[in-house]
Amino acid sequence: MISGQCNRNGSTICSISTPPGMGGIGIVRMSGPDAIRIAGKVFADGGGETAAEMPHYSIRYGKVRDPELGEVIDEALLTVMRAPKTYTREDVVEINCHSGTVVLRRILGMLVALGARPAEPGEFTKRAFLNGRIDLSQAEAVMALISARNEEALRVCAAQLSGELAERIAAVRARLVRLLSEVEASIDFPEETLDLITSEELLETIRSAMEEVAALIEASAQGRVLRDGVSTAIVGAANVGKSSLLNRLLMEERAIVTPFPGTTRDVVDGMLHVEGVPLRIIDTAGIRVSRDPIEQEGIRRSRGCLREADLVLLVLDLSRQIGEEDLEIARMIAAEGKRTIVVLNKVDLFYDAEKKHENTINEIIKSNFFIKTSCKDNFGLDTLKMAIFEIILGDSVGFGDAAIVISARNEAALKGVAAAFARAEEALRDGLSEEFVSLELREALRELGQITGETTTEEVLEQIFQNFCIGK
Ligand SMILES: Nc1nc2c(ncn2[C@@H]2O[C@H](COP(=O)(O)OP(=O)(O)OP(=O)(O)O)[C@@H](O)[C@H]2O)c(=O)[nH]1
Ligand SMILES: [Mg+2]
Repeated sequence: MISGQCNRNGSTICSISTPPGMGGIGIVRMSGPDAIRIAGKVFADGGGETAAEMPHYSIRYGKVRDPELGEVIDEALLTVMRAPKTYTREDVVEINCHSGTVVLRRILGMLVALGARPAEPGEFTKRAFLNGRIDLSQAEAVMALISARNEEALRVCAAQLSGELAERIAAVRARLVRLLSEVEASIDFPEETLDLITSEELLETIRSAMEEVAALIEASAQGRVLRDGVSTAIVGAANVGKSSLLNRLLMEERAIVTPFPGTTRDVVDGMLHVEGVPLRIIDTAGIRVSRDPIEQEGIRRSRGCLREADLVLLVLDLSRQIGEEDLEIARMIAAEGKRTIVVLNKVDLFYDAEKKHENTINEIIKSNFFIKTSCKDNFGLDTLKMAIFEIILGDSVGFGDAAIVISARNEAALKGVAAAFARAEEALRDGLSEEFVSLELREALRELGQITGETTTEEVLEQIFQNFCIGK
């Protein structure tokens, strides 16, 4: 078990905790046994009180001075927070000064000269985890919170940080441990059937635990949508107006538009919010037969995007007949079984073909959404956005209060728990010996531990915290 260990090397770490660039203030943060002593060497308040004399959770106004040269670097506020009631559970100080990269770097350099060490990415949060203040699901919520792109995601992360997911996982875990002890007792004392749980009761308990895990998996899928946006691929034949549509939706000239087919070669994307739902809109290369190796690669990527998309916008050009390419793409979409909105573009050029296009496509993909647009005249785009909103919520990719934000790694672990439960259930149903059941329950327990950090290896931990920014 890694959680609950203490900061073994006892080092003191420091970093600039505000983002680089211009700003009103900048914060240098330090954590570890020497934090307060080192802060005392660079900071002096007007009243002569040293950092070591400052009470817990107090703040003082003063000056930061270079201890070697005696020169005043900046005016600053010093905050002193003493272990264990701090973010890292170690002594933490923050020097809150005028922002400016030069000033902040200079202060950081002084702290390092006095014995602190520059923090690695996420090291403050890693210490909070190692010192047992938060579990891994909360540490990941911290990271998600920092990179949250919308208010909904923010709300979910904040709830998770407060330990909601940790509690739900703990509840599943407690059940699992109880189950396991029952099963193992019946292995050890096969004769004493009196107080032991019956296999019907066992099945029942496993099934209800499976339901809770399934709910968590569903919630994490919702969380993924919140974090990354609904991946929405714009696909279609060459020159139908896909890039124009992306630009119109994003209201900026993101992708190159020309009158020539085969303009888009690479995948171009941007974020859009429709009624608070984040969408990642992806423009792709027009799919057609091409000899150009660059275009071929672009087309290969288009197919990849289509495969991974949560939602597809199939663009057709109303000013021309439906061609074999359009049909081919429609078949690809149908084969992938994607939810699709058919966009009938260039409506400004031609009106009469509309029904024909609809009917032909409807034979291949059943879509309730055929939206006429003109990227030239900016027509139909609000209707399109409403259709997107409707299709997403209609298929309940929407997110209720249940959404949780976890990493792909944890989503995989949850699925591992579900699979182990399913195997345990099967073993029980097939009347296999309790050893098999116990084996699977142990596996489920191990997978659960991955999420809270109890069975996570050092190596995996390194990877997780490396994705954090420095200073957090
Ligand atoms: N009249 C009219 N022209 C349009 C409309 N939408 C796009 N176009 C024009 O159609 C041409 C192709 O547009 P693009 O947006 O580059 O088409 P694309 O589907 O991205 O093309 P590729 O990247 O080559 O596959 C350009 O000349 C656009 O100005 C529209 O609604 N009406
Ligand atoms: Mg294009």
